Amino acid sequence: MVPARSSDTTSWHDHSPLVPRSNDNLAERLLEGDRRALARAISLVENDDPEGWELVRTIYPKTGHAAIVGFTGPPGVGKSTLMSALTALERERERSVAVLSIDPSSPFTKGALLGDRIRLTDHFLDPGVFIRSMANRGALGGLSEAALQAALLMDASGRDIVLLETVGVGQAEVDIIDHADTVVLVLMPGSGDSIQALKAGVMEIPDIIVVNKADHPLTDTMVREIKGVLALGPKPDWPVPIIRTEAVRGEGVAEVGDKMAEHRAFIESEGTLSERRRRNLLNEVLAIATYRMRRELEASVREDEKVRELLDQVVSRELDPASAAASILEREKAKG
Ligand SMILES: Nc1nc2c(ncn2[C@@H]2O[C@H](COP(=O)(O)OP(=O)(O)OP(=O)(O)O)[C@@H](O)[C@H]2O)c(=O)[nH]1
Ligand SMILES: [Mg+2]
Repeated sequence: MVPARSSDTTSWHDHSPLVPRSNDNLAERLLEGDRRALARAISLVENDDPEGWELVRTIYPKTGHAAIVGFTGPPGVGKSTLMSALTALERERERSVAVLSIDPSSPFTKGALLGDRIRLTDHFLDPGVFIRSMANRGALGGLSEAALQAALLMDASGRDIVLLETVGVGQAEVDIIDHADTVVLVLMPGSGDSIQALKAGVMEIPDIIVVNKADHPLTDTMVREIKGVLALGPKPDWPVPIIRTEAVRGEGVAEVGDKMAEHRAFIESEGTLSERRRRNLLNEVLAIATYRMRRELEASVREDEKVRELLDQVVSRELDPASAAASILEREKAKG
């Protein structure tokens, strides 16, 4: 039984919750590219259903073929509009597309509003385009975990390209973007915070930078600032292109598409694709392990009298936090 959840209502284009429960069957249909099977599979991982994890285990050897492109950037800069235009472009090039929009900011958003935020309504009737959004359920780490699994499922279902959208410039979306082969940072004139984040090294240097809403008078200033920040770093093998777009009018979108393909070819030829994927996958394994360990640790902290005493000692300044942490870890190991 999958409980009704707000995020489920966002898959309004998939009307079949009544698929058989057999995992093999679901895996088979997913691998054949069946959209309903894909939607069902994503719901399973999103609901943290063990069947979902098992499914990912089954299909995992078939993944690794899709080009995964992550789009990140502050709210409202035009990520979704750009992705919609890029989706049209990819369809013209006869490539199938999956879009996963991750929205950690609005756990209570209803489907309609999310649909508006995704701005991909033009593509809902095209079977070559699969669109899904995920909202945070509040569980720490749960969303990015689920999002990564969803991307794998999309990949396994034979999509040529998977576009991931995530809002923000902080730590939260980093693990999601970690899964991408190509990272596109979308900004608009006035996105000064992001420049600071880049400068401070809070945000990794992306592969492509898009300055959207380039009709704005401050566009040149923005581009100059970005160039200034990039010039501070070491000279990269891949010079990060800065592309001006007006996503609503389709201006500059083809150039973004070309650069995405170019970047992909570049990392393939340099052998950096497998290197990058290795790094991404290691990060993913660590993220999942960390999340689970933390959950276990928190549970045992709640249940363990001795641990509570240790924490009390920290509060009363008898014991410093690092020593308490070391004792807790010792205890956990002893239990192990
Ligand atoms: N003037 C102008 N407006 C644009 C452009 N591109 C997008 N917009 C508008 O900017 C608003 C936000 O666009 P979205 O594509 O939803 O932006 P987003 O980054 O996906 O937003 P979130 O997902 O909410 O973070 C919409 O009203 C778009 O129509 C552009 O090139 N110029
Ligand atoms: Mg959006």
